[in-house]
Amino acid sequence: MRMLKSGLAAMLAVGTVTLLGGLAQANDDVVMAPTAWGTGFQTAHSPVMERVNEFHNVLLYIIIVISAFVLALMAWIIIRYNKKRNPTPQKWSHNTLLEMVWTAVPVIILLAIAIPSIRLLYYEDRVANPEMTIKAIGHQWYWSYEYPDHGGITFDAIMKEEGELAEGEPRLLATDNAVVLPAGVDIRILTTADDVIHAFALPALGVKIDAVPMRINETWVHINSPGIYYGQCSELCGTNHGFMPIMVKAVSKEEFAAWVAEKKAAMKDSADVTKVAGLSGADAAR
Ligand SMILES: [Cu+2]
Repeated sequence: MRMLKSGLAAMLAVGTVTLLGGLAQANDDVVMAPTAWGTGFQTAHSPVMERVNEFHNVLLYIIIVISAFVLALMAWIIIRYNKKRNPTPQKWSHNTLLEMVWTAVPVIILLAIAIPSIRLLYYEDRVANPEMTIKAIGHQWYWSYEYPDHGGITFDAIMKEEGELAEGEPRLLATDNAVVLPAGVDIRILTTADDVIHAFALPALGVKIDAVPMRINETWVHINSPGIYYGQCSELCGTNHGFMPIMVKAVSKEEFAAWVAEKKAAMKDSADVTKVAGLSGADAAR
């Protein structure tokens, strides 16, 4: 029910569908997209994002305490030591104990933040034995994907124009080809780019990593539940930076295997056509 609700919230927020349309598309699966007037994070659907959320909440408490303390201190100074109430100020300028305390306490706070922060960074960095790898390549202005462990399946994912959207699909986020991935599996993500720096980002899955030309960056994801997860390029990469979204469709392992078989068959067919027509691979790709 929670999943259905979040799916519906996403649907309603993008304002493109009726309630019925939302129900039809959500189909009990998660749909994670930005919501209108949303201020918090999208609901976490990966172990990394769950930890990012927890760390964010801890930081929030620390920030609130520090802000309240500084505010109270300033209020006390303004009220108690203004010119009217304290016309002849004292002249002392050093207090060793106080100086030690106001140096040591911030150091302790920073350490308390740095240790879990660095641990989280390394947790996000890579996973020990991923079951599969996917490579995302940024282009001006679309993403292409490669599945090196699955016979080199490769395709482009171009943003759908408004007229092309299926019912319930959000504007500026849906693509013609979805990145199909199995849920419940550790997946290595490699990113690169072929022109300028892009960034591969999926908020609900806690993925955000630069895609840099001539360089491979690595991260990983474990999608907790099947559904559709929308993301965007998060690096200002040129005029159409805002129009190269990412659409991940997480499915069960069985559905993923079926999708791989289907893609491979389609690839084989097009290779046969290429052979018959006597075209080179490069011609066929055009
Ligand atoms: Cu980009």
